[in-house]
Amino acid sequence: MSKIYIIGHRNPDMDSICSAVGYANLKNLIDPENEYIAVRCSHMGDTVKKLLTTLSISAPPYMPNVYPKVSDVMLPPDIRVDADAPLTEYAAIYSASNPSAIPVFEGDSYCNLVSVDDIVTWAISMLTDYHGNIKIPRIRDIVHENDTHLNAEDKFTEGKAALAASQRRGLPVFSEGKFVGYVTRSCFLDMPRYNVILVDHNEQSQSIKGLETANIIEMIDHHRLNALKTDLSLFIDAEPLGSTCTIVYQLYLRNGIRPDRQTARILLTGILSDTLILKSPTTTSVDVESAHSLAAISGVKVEDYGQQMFSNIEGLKSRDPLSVITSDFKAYNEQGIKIGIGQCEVTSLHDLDIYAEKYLSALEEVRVQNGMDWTTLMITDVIKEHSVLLSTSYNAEHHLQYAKISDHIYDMPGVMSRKKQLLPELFHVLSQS
Ligand SMILES: [Mn+2]
Repeated sequence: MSKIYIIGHRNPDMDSICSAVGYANLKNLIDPENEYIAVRCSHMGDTVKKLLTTLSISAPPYMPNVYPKVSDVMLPPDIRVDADAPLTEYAAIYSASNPSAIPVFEGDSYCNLVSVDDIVTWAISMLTDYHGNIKIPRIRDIVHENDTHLNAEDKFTEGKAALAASQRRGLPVFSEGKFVGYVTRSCFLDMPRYNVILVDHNEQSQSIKGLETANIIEMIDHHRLNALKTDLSLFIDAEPLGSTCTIVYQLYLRNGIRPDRQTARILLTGILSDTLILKSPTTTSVDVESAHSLAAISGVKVEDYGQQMFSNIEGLKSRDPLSVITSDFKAYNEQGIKIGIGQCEVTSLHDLDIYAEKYLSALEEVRVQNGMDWTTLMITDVIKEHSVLLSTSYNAEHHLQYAKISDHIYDMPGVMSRKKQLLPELFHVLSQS
């Protein structure tokens, strides 16, 4: 059984979280040969956290990267010898399984690894002062002082380099100060790869760290395609629908499986969140039908449930601008120009004047921190279906087609979608610069 991680984009929104959880449930039902685990690759923003809590949906565990690690190749500490054992015990283990190094323990505490090299070195020194009688030594006569060790979380490549540099046959592996296993040269012959399924994104810049070292086995997405070149053939389901959760629900239908009540509610949450209660222009008839079917299974009404979800949103005045911007922030690299677009929802824009300045300076801070050329924040009033755009100063900013409210603030009535409406406009501006 292999483990396959299902991962949404960085700064996950509800669609990323819910599609990962919903798809993992489906895959575990249709492919019991493998274990599918929904994870998230970065921290969640306050709004997502609060919404998950309110709706009693548990967040997938955090997984910072998919770099192969020392812990993925290390040998478990099953074989061991006691420091007080005679050398003949080492010889017996060695002739049974030929380990190139064996961990030595003093009771429960780890001393060091003793390798075949250590034994040979000792034997040569014995021969040098051989005076006719050999006393069988104890292991402790041979074991060195505890030397270099690796950490379980070290990258495979770092562990391999450290072992090669050490001139030793093997190195112990520690985790939180405790011996947990050890590696020998043969552990590093092949680099293991994590198996991943990407949901709700396909671009490396938006994905988990270390993606370039992983096997991408599937992609389920509703965004533009700008995916990494893959080594293996893969299953891709990319459809221009309003939400990845809709695609996941369609995959349930194609497999003839009815999601359970809780999964249905999770998928519904993702759909209503991404389509702003089916009002965003990204919404298709498939999203509408799927949302109503899922609402029926979970025993709620689409409109009521959507209102309940969005009524929990706190106004921007009282929130921390940096965390609002970065909690749903997407980075794009278009012909070498780096831009970032944050998006947030509000239930009214009446207090924009009060907080706009604070958010503009936070946007500039995010731009500098990320080494970007241009950052913007789209604030959407989900009730009135109306957005405003805050923008850092950018040389081609005047090409924006939106009406200017004041410096770096633009009015976007009817604009609800970052992907379908704002992004093409920003790309258009970039092409003018
Ligand atoms: Mn989405």
